[in-house]
Amino acid sequence: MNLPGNSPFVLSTWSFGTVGNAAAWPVLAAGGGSLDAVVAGASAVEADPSVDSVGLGGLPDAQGRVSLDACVMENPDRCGAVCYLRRYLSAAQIARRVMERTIHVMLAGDGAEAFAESEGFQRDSTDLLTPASRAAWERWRAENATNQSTAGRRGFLPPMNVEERYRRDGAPRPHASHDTVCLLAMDAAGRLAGACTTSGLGFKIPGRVGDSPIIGHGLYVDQEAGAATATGNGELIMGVCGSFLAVELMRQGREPLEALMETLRRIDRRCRPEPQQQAAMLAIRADGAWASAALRPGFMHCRRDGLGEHNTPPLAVLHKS
Ligand code: SD4
Repeated sequence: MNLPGNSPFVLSTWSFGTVGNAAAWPVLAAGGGSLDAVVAGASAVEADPSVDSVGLGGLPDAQGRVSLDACVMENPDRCGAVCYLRRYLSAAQIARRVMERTIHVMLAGDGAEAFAESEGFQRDSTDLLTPASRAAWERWRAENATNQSTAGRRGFLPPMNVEERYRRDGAPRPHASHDTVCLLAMDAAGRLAGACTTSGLGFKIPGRVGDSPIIGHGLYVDQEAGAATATGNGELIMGVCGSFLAVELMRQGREPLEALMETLRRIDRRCRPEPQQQAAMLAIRADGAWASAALRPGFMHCRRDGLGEHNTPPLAVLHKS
């Protein structure tokens, strides 16, 4: 799809992307930069306790502890990431500081937390767990004491379809969505930026890090070619360097939608996804043409531009059912 040249816009994943867009759009509308916009959007979702897959209230790991992963990117020489943050909420902002204040790209675990502290970020007093996310973990733990069905052929397969679980449990679900928030924006100067932030797969093995904070996997941006970002089972996306692949395909001349569909076909063919595993992607080419696509139904994306907010299914789905 194409928007009129140099009209700023922001795309985000899942229906809680509206929370991110609501914070990102005022930055863009005021003539601000795309990096400021995506970090504002990511931070808003991280701070929303009703989103159970990002930031505060994110589902914990198998031992009941939350860990956050995030990255930001503008160009191959302008990227930053943190992973396995357990006590600091603002993962996307800390990732940006890594980019801006260090000679490194990625900091992990205790080192990332020490860096966050040295940069003046406040430690979260709840270790990011809310009563709701603790209750979800206690339910999961009770079920898994007797049921080993989460052990898949990759050894351990956390329940992917959070939506399904909520329906079954009858619990109220404030946002009809799940998983990582990824934002891509183009500002009025035509500059691209992306941010990706997550608490990762719910009930993961402690120590597990997915695609989201890894440059080229969960997010890739190169002003020369375009930007792409991914959500869903990180293990699938990491198998094909999903975001890098999509940007490279656009660099080689593919339309954004073709680039995403080719990446998803590669995942489908080479990573053998389980039926409940999802992968979904967004892309913006350097000229502002954009697309969204998913492996399976259920994914939503949100787009905010000068004409308003649009929360819609992706432009294409590889497996229709
Ligand atoms: C991860 N890709 O940690 C993230 C989770 C996600 O939709 O996006 N789920 O694997």
